[in-house]
Amino acid sequence: MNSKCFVKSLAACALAAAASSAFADLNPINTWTGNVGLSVDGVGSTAAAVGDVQASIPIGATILQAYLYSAGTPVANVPGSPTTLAAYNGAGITFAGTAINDFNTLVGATSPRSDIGRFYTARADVTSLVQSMTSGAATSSFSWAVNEGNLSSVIDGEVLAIVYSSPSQVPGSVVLLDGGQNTGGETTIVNFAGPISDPSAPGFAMQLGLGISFSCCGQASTVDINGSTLTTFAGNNDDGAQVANGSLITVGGLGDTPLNNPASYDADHELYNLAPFLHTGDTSFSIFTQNPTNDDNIFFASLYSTAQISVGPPPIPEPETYALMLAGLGVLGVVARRRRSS
Ligand SMILES: [Ca+2]
Ligand SMILES: [Ca+2]
Ligand SMILES: [Ca+2]
Ligand SMILES: [Ca+2]
Repeated sequence: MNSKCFVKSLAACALAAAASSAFADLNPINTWTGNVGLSVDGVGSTAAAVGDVQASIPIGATILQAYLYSAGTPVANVPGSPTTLAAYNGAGITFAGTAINDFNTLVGATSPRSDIGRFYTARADVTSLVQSMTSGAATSSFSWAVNEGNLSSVIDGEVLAIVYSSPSQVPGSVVLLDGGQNTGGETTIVNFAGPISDPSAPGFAMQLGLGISFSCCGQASTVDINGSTLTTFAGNNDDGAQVANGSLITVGGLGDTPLNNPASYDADHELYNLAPFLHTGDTSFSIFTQNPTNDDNIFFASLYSTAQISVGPPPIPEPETYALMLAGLGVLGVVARRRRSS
């Protein structure tokens, strides 16, 4: 199986494997398990000096991974938007005063797509930099300046995602996904390592955060979990300073309160609690997104759970569980009736 498909459906994996360059959905980068936690924040501005991006990391924590995303604008709408790693790396982007000229991954609609044309988001691995800036620190709150150099007018903003481990965290798992959801509608399947415990029990956590660029002014995406509505209002430039191209970014994270089915566009901050959508014994769930305005870019998602999100295929049911499933489907009943009538 394609390694990037570990929480995708087999059908989606087959499609991705067959034409990986033409699909740009959300793909898992990795899963981290243990006493892990997550810090995510975003910042955007039309100015070269974008502003500060925040991080919250327990004192004494170990940084496992840190990524800085820089989210360009759709080429069809904003001429001059970066389309190559070289363009990002030559822009003069800095993070905490350090030049970021080693963006090494482009995600999004890197081949022309009928929905949003071409749309490139760059990802840099800033793990060692964040390690050096947090090691031995006596605080858990950090704020680092971001500068977009000469491309600020065509880059909507940055997302900083940090995965850490700390004795203060309960056992759990973190998954980061990136890419660019098809605006016409796209589904990602997430698997658990085994049937989950009661998601309504105190202490159970299953949180989803989305990163979206080129969204404002009432433009919204809908998100369904297991076919039920999570929100109809995902989007807007919550983490951007101006309502203008080059500043349209939002990501669920620090300072945001999880809120499902918010009553208004302004109330949705792209951070959600998926526990109400799950049931005891679930082994997977689906995330479906759709953007009717056809040009918002869902390029990032984070998942934090006290359950173990799988890095492999769906778990194989235990024999007794399998029998119960078959009984639930009426299969055992059919077999029994056939035996009696023969
Ligand atoms: Ca900008
Ligand atoms: Ca936010
Ligand atoms: Ca929002
Ligand atoms: Ca838009």
